Formats: sequence, structure tokens, C-alpha cells
Amino acid sequence: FGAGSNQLTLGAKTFTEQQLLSEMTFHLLENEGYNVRQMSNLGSNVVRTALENGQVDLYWEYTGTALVSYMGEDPIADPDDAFAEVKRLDKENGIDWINVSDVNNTYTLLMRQEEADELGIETLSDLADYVNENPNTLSFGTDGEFANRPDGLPSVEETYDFAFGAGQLRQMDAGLIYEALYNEELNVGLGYETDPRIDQYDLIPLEDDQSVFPPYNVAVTINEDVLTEHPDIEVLTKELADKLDIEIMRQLNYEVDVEGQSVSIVAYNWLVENGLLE
Ligand code: PBE
Repeated sequence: FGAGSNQLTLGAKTFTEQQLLSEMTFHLLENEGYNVRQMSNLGSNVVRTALENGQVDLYWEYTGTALVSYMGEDPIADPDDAFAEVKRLDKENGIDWINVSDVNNTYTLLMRQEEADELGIETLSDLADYVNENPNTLSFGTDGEFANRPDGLPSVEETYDFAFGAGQLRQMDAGLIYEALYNEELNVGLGYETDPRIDQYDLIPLEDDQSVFPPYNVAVTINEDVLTEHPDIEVLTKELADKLDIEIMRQLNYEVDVEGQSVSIVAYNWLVENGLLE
């Protein structure tokens, strides 16, 4: 695998969107004669480290995740500037960024509409005020990454100047949070912007009025030597990145996470329907 062959290892994280992107990329590459191995279900730090040390050749990553979480930089509000900066900074790691898409999968904090209205919470600043006045009352559902990432809960609590009590945190798989909120097992929960279950369960995103979250546009991150040897990978993944937008991503996530279709069928059908695959 890696340099000197037509074999490629494609990485992906643990959630549906990542597995869809990986599966689509798999087909586009296999169709051109590459022999592709997929390594899915990896945490952010794990897949990133695998890319850095060459165990993974490419995977789809989010600009803000690299900029703030891996590189420890301050968030950059403009999506194009954020992409340019991660691309520039990652050169020294032998990693290239190509084909950034319009899909911005940012984090968001969610509540049920009714409870948010009752408690007078519309923004993250309102949430902070409420928690400061009523400590240890609201529970918060989060995945393990968000609870600890520098661009996650620690920076939300610092920017908005509040803290959930340790006993108020409920750590769970990100995909379970929406239904748990709906079932009133949580007061506040973490959401991913491209997840259709926000709408399905009538949840409202609290406004990030102090812009703590950076843009998280998804792009291909790839080992620079692999790209130099196989420049066609950029062409092959470009059409996909260009076509994707947040509505399409939500729809594809919906077909898997709500309708229960398999990732491989949803990914393959979309490529065929959109003329990316014969
Ligand atoms: N995100 C939102 C996370 C998960 C979903 C893109 C900020 C990430 O994988 O970095």
C-alpha cells in the first residue's frame, strides 16, 4: 500500500456522513483501477495520526477540526481563509488539502423547542446565563470527542463563561443524542449540523451568538507523496466535492440514519444517479 503501487488506504471516522464519503470515494477510485482498502470507524485523532504516519493515504476531513483541534490555532471565521490556512500549515506535515466542498458540518447545541421557550433560551449566551443561575439542573448529552476537544465543550464553556456540572454530562454515541433529547432524557444535546435528525425530532439549534464554532467544510486530506504519484486522485474526487452541498448531505444521511438503508447502497446509487459512475 502507499507509494509505488496502485493500492490506496482510505480512512473514515465513526459517523454515517464519513462512511458515505469514504464509500463514494472508494467507488470513484476503484473505477479507475485502484485497489482500495477502507479503514472506517476511526476517531478523529486516530485517523489523523494514521494519515500523518502513512497508514492511511487519504480521508475526508473538516477544516475547523484540523485548524483548531489538531493544530491548536485560533478559529478563522471565513471558510475560504480557513481552508487556505490549513492547506498552508499542513504542508510541513506532508499532507495536502484538495477539493473543499460547501458542506459545513459544524457542531451545534440542541434543545426541544418547548423547553427552550419555557426556559427563555435561544442562544448559547442565554444557555450560559441559565446554567449560571441554576447550576446542576440541565443535563447535557455529548459524544466523547466533543467533551474533550479544544474546539468542543471546553471552548464553548470558556467563551460563554459557564460550566455544566460534571454530574450533568451524559456521554453517548453522537447518533443517539437526538432521540434521547426527544424522549426528554436530556435537556441539551450536541448535534452535527448535517444530521437530518435535528429536523426529524423537531430540535432547535441554539444560536452561537459569539461564534465559538469555526467553519467545518469537508475536503480531501491526502498524503502529499501519494498525490504527487497519482495526481488523478484530485480529478476523481473533484466532481464529488463540487456537487455536494449541505442539503444533499442531509438527504444522504437521512436515507441511512432514518430510513435504515445501507451506506453502500445509498452511496453507490447517488453516484450513478448523478453521473459520477456508470
Ligand atoms: N465535526 C462535526 C466533527 C464531527 C461532526 C465535523 C465538527 C468532526 O469530525 O470533526
